Amino acid sequence: MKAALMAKKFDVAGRLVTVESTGSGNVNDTYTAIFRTTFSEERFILQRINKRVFPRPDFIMENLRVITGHVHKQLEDEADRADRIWQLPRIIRAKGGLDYAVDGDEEYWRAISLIASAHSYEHVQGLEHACEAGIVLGQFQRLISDVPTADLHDSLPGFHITPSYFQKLDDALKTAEGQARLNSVSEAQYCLKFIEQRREWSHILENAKEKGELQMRPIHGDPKIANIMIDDATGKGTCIVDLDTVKPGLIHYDFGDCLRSCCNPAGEETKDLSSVVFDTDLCASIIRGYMIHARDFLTPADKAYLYDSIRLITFELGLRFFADFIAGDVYFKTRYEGQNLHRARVQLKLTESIETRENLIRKVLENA
Ligand code: GN1
Ligand code: MG
Repeated sequence: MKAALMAKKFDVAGRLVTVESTGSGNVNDTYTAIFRTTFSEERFILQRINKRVFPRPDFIMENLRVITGHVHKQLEDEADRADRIWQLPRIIRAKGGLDYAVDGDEEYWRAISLIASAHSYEHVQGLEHACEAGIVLGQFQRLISDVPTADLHDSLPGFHITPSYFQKLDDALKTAEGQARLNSVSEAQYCLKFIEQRREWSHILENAKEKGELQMRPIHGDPKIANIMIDDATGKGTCIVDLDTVKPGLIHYDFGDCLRSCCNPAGEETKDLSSVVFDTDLCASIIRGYMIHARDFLTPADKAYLYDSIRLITFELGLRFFADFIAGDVYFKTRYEGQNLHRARVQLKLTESIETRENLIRKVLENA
C-alpha cells in the first residue's frame, strides 16, 4: 500500500504498526499512521496533497513552516496568561530533511503531528460548541495577524474570489458535457437560476478590497466545524487544523465560512433539504466567542461587511459545488453520482435561509 510505504519516509522513531485512512476531507487523502518502539508509540497524520487542486504543494509546506513557527513561538510566550493549553500541529520532516516526500508518481506527501486527546465533529453539537468554534477562529486569526502577507505564497490562486468560480461555471457550461449535465435534472436548472440572480452581487467583497475598504491579511481559509479540535478533557477548543489554505486573503472569507458551517446543524451532506436552516442562536454564540479575540483587530469597515461575508461564502460554496457538478466532478471528491449537485443544493438552501434572516443576523452583529 502506497500510504504505508510513504509513512516510512518520515523521520519518526520505531516501526510502522498501521496506516489507516481517516478524515472526511473533500480534497486531500488523509491517514493516521502508528509507529512503535520497544517502550513508546507515536501517531501522526499522513496526507497526500491533491495536486489537481494545489498546483504547488511546496508552497503549502512553506506557508505551513512560516505559520507554525510563528504561532508556536507566540503560544509559548503567552502560555502563562492563557485560559487553556492552546495547540497547533507541527511538521514532521521527511528523512532527507525536506518538509515533504515525493512518490514515484510525482505525488506529494507530508506528515504532521496529531493533536491527541481531542476531537473534531462533522456537525455542530450545540451553543457551547459553536462558541468554542468562534473562540478558536478569533484566536487563530489574532495569532497570525502580524505575519507579513509578503511572507506567504498564494498557494491556491483564486481561492474565495467568488467571481472566479463564475468563470469556472461559465467555462463548464460551454461544453456539450456540461450542457448535458445541466439538462439531465430539473434541480440543476433551478440551481443555475438561483446562482444567476446573484451574479452581480457576488463581487461585493472583491469590490470592497479594490476600493481599499478591506485589506488582505493572513487567513486560515477553511475554518469549518470539522477543522476545530475540541479538548476531550475540558470541552474547550484547543486548536484549528487543516492549514493547507493558510495564505493572504480577507478575514471575511474565514468568518463567513465558519458561520456557514457552524450554523447549519444538518451538515453539508444531509439528504433532507427541509432540515437545512441557518440557526441564528448558534450564530450569536459563535460571534460572542469570535469577538473575544477579534475585537482587537476588526476595523469599522471590516464589521460593515460581516453579514455579506456569511451570505457570500455560503453562496460561493454552493456555486463551487454546482460548477464542479457541471464540470464532471474534477475538484471535490465524490462517493456517489450527483453528490456535488446535492451538496450545492444544501448550500444554496442555506443561502436562502441566511437571506430570509438578514435583519436578525445584522442585529446580532450590531450588538456584538
Ligand atoms: C474543501 O478538503 P476539505 O474538506 O478540507 C474545500 C473547502 C470547502 C470544504 C467544504 C482547498 O475542504 O474550501 O469549504 O471542502 N477546500 C479546498 O467541505 O477547496
Ligand atoms: Mg481544507
